[in-house]
Amino acid sequence: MANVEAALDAAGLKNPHVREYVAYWAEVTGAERVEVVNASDDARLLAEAVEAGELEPAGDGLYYSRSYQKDTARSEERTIVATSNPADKGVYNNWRPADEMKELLTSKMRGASAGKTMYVIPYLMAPPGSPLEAYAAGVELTDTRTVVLHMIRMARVGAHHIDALEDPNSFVRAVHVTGDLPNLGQGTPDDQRYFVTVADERTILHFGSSYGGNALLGKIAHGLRQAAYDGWASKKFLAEQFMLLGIVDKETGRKYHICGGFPSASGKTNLAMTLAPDALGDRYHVEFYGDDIAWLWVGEDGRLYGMNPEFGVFGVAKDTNELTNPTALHSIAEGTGALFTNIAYNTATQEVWWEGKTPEHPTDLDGWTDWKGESIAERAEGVDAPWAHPNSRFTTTLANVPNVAADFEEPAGVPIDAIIFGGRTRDREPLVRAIHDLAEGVYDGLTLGAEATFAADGLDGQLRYDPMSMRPFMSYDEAKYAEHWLNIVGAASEQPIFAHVNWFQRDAEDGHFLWPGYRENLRPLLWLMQLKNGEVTGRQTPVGIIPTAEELNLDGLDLPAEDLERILNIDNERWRQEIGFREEHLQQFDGLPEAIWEAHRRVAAALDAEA
Ligand code: OXD
Ligand code: MN
Repeated sequence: MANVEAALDAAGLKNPHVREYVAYWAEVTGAERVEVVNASDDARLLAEAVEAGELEPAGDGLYYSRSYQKDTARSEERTIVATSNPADKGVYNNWRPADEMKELLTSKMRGASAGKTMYVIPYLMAPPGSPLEAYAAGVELTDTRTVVLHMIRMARVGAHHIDALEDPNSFVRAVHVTGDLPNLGQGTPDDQRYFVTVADERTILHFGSSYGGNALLGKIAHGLRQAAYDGWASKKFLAEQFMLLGIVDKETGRKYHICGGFPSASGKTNLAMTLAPDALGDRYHVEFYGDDIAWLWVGEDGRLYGMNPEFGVFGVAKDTNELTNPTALHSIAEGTGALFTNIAYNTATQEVWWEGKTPEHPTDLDGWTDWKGESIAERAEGVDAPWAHPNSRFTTTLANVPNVAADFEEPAGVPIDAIIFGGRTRDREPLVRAIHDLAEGVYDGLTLGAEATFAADGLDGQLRYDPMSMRPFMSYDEAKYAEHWLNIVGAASEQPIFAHVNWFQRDAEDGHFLWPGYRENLRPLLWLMQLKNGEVTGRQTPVGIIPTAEELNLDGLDLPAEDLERILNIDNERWRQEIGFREEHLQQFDGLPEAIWEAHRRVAAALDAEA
């Protein structure tokens, strides 16, 4: 058994509530040693992980790991929000009673870290000094060293973050026990994995994975699920799966901040890290704040503020290249300390590769292994499975992103000018439509979705709704969530403008994308800022204000006139079909604020009037 007291003393960790919590879980899990981690331990832990074969060197200051083959993604079915109040049950949060879950998880975790080290990771999900700092402190306990190395990149890690808490008992207790991965029945009826957030006790208990959002508990479990619950319970803030970027107009000196939600595979990370198109680069500079989480609150001056609580990026590697996301490539270059997970790895040269990094995979197969560690050269004939897992990742700190904003650690956060939503929609959503009205903006977020890809199931053109891109992270009842949104943003004296964007509209005949996307996506955002400033007026449609062709800055962009015409218009018939789908979707949420239904009816009536 670990000598917990001695380990905590040696680390100078004095907070009595933290000490008690660590001692309790060390006893339950049966860990053999306890080790308190600071960010300054990174180099030593990296060396230990390489020595132990948990990481492989992947070039100078870069590292590679593989996860267990059945443990490569978040598992939404196994994720639960528990509280002591059944009224917290929502449509998406998979609610269960707190007592039942605590008992179950304690029994799963009992003795499950025997022979292992329990790492104690004190962390902060906010820049120090943030007005939301009281909700940001946590202590993750984990029995996996690579989880520690990820946490050091994704959160601010160190004992000082929890020794000076205003309320020493106010920190998130986040327990991660990996379990015996080959014997957990992943995906079978006997699945042993449980990822539970006991939200009203600010306790996270995750058992049965050492991968990503299942194991880096500061990120999704605390930064989104727990924080969303805390923000609602305190009536103080929103925690959303949003990117956050800044646009500097070098001519006027003005700076704008835009945040927004995009369901997975809708280009959120690429947008967050985008650069201005070459033709506009002399005038505009785009700054990166965050690619995945934003907390939003109203500041003392009455404006809506936002900040990224994370310290790093846990990005999807697939299709990251010089065209789609050059800044991401720079952030994982040699010397950055980046970690790669489940991509392809060359055991001879230590190079890495993933689908879409280059148009073709390396031609010389010598030394290349796929994400499972199997030799590519020795694959049986006809096997053409991807080299990298589609959900393979890179992990790097925000500071490694070359266009990170100078004030990304500013505790006051940044004022938010616009909140945008964007899915992947083939035929209905225009390039951008702006919404001034708060309830209509929230309504738009609640009806956000990505196109279902399984057309064969008769779902063609229908979205998989993903409200505010928070479907997997909802921690309480959706109707109350909508009300909380109206209250928080409604309290701001200067309202942000809302907008819906879509980079993915296609030609009905040959399927080509009507908009080039990537860096060109800055153009509709610039128009949105001009609209907010009253410099352009756009054209009102039933679903929002759309730019006229003349208003959109297309300098240096050669776009066929008919494509432009298509992306700046709406298809009334498809929209009226969508209104029917939306009605069904919203009806699931009992007690939705009347303002949201009014917005829905207004949009529906305006579409009918134009039909
Ligand atoms: C996610 C992530 O799973 O950001 O959404 O990793
Ligand atoms: Mn995410």
